[in-house]
Amino acid sequence: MTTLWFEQALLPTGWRSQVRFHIEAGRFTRIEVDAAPDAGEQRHGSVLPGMPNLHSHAFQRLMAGMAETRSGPDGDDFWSWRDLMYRLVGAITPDDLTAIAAMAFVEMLESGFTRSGEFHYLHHQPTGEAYDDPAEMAFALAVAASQTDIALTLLPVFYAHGGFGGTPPGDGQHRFLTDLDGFARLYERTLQAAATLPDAIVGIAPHSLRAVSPAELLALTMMTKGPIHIHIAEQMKEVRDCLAWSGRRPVEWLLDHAAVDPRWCLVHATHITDAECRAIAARGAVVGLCPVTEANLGDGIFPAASFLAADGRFGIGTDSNVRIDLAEELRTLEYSQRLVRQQRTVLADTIRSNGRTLFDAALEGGRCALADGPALEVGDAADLVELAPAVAAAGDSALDRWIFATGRVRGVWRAGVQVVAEGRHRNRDAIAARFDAVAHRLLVEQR
Ligand code: NGQ
Ligand code: ZN
Repeated sequence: MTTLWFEQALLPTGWRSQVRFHIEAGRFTRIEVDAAPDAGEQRHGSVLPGMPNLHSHAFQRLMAGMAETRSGPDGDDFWSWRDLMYRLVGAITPDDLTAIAAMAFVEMLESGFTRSGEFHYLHHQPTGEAYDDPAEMAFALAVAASQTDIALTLLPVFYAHGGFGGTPPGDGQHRFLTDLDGFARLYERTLQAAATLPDAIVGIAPHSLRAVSPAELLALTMMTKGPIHIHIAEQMKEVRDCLAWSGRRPVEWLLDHAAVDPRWCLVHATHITDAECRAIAARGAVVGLCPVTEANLGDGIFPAASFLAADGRFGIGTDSNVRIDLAEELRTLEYSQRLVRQQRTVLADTIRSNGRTLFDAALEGGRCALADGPALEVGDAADLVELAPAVAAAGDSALDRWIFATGRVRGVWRAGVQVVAEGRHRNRDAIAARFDAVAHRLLVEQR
């Protein structure tokens, strides 16, 4: 049994002072408030529940910052980035994936994420041939999670087609492809990969309406009781192609053809109408916003103010992992709205500060999307994030200073174990060395 004492903690009931957490076998057994510190007890500052990162492709961390040169006279967009991404990551082996993902998980923990939702589709060998074990690469992710102690929600991806209407997959997509039978075997083995970790969860991810047929989508939703994640309406080309194929916009089509409910996470949903905002909110589905990646890829701006006004739920993902920074994701989301509306404190409600409103919403939506229960309650995994101390930072001000000013985390505890101290993960050096070696081989030597 261990205890941890904090000056203030953001509990489900709001900020409470002088909080002592009692932890046994990685879980909270008792939470005391207004508890003066004992003589000699170590005193920590402001603490938050760990945040779920609801959408990550960990392997893309390899190429972060490597797609910023113009590829031709017409400039670049999401689709040219995707071609480059396929080329840069095409040779990743299982050991490479462990090294890359471990680095990404270290950076996630250091920024305040304690669970990653891995939207995982790099299933086969670089040649496209299957590994003997269909979940070879899922096991590689699980090893990275165990090296870093991040909690994992594994979302094996079903990917079968290159575009709407079942067009053939393109070059660069052969590592992703399965049919439904192959996917069923992959899913079963992914459950075993998850079972090697203390608190992993498994869901299913039909990649997008581009990559999955209507019949396949129906079959997939029946295979799991866990979360269901899908990329949707991220790019205008995708909206136009969906209209040409079906006469409906992507979100309209999905809500008409699938039993979308709170188990669903609609990743991006960037290009939606007011009616689609209201319809997603009415179903209780979570929208998976990835503001930094969406800015980097030139996706567009999600209508967050309208969506929140309709009582929509959202969570935060780092997606391409071009940056791994929780405070920056929340800040970028708010700033996108300010720039469009020429106003300040757009996503704040009238009771809570801007930072608090963003954090509460992302926590609730993220936990739902990754099938985690409520945070900081007795029985919950002891996942805690201590902010770096800031001046004049009581209550919501601590969150605002962190999200809008410092961006710095001091300590992180995962299942009761301190994995980040003074902003550094305890295994950072060894993991960074392995990542650097892989990055040098794949990005310098082999190019
Ligand atoms: C992905 N990423 O699956 O990694 C995608 C690119 C696609 C984003 N959508 C591939 N941001 O959507 O076809
Ligand atoms: Zn994605």
